[in-house]
Amino acid sequence: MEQTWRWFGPDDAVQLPHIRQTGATGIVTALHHIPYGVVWSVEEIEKRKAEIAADSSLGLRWSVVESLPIHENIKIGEGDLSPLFDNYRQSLRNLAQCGVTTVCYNFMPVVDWTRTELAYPLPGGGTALRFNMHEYAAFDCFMLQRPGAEDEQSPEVLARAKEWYGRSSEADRNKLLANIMAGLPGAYDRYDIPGLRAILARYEGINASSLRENLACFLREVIPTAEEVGIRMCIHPDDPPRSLMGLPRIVSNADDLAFILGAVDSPANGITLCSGSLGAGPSNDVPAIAKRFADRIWFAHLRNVAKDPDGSFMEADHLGGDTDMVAVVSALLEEQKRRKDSGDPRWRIPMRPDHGHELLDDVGKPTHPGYPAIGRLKGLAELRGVMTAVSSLKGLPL
Ligand code: DNO
Repeated sequence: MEQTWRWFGPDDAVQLPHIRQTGATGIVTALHHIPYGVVWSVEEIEKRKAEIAADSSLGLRWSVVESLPIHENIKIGEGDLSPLFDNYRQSLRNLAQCGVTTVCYNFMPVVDWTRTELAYPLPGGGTALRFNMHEYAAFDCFMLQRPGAEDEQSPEVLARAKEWYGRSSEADRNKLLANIMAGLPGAYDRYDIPGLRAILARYEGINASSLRENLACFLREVIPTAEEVGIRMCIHPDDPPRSLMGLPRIVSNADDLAFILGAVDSPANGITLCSGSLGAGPSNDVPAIAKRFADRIWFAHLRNVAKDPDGSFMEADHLGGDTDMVAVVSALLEEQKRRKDSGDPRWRIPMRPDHGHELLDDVGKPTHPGYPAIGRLKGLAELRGVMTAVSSLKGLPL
């Protein structure tokens, strides 16, 4: 597998030479400064490529776009969408022209990955990302005051949510809102409570099947262009894979993935296997999903979560947690062999260590939540060990 690393651009506290030291060779990045819906010009793409290649001794290249975001109007299916589809297609053409041909995106309404706690203490002083069900419920029921939210919670979670809310200070509540918003990667579209209520109102009447239809419409609009220019699109699963704030989520399990891949049956219509996002779903068998959809996995995010019975979960060590990472890696290496044997020149699957604990000297550094250097370096090193061992024991190309 191609070992890659997410880099948020020149302002990222983890810099390109650091990335080289981790052993990664591929860069995963996006033009975060360009607003959603606006074309990524060849000039801007080339500029980012040149930044990555500036020091040729590092041997880094831009392997994967994460993400080319989808404008909220497309998800809602509202207004004149044709300029947005045109722009998305143009961005794909421009990326292909610049040789960046793997494009990750998601279809999560309003928010991206969502946690309630960004610095859950670990023994010895590190920290981890966590989703606490009662804090999420306190947010949804008592801060957002979303009608019907209380009915979605178990009495036990609701009681703890009430208790949390009752003793929370204004600072605690502001922090919870900021934590929930932290997963949005660009410089745009962070919401406060009134802003959230307004965007949620725009989703009124959208259920899972209409959201699915809006995704299928997007795929019909862009996949033919992606196929024509040699781009492999790979949708990222919902994180966590369940409805939040009453919004439908439709990239959460094997049935959803089967629907998406069937909506436009093209090799350009693929998936990002995110073992952590899918792994937070109690009924998701991640190695089975990896095997079932192997031939359309164009990108892999490898990390692990440990789930609690109430719906809470935390980010575990990359080889710890609930998902059998050796089985996931084996499925991906088997697929690589199949691709290589069939003559696919792009047979190697880009993978990156996703999220990482904040450890050692990283504690307190201004890194992006979930993206410190040392925790991800540890994850990558462990995953590299698994990849090397499985490849060697099973005779599979690395
Ligand atoms: C979280 C990431 C996601 C991912 C997007 C892809 O750490 O994996 O935010 O980048 O959902 O569009």
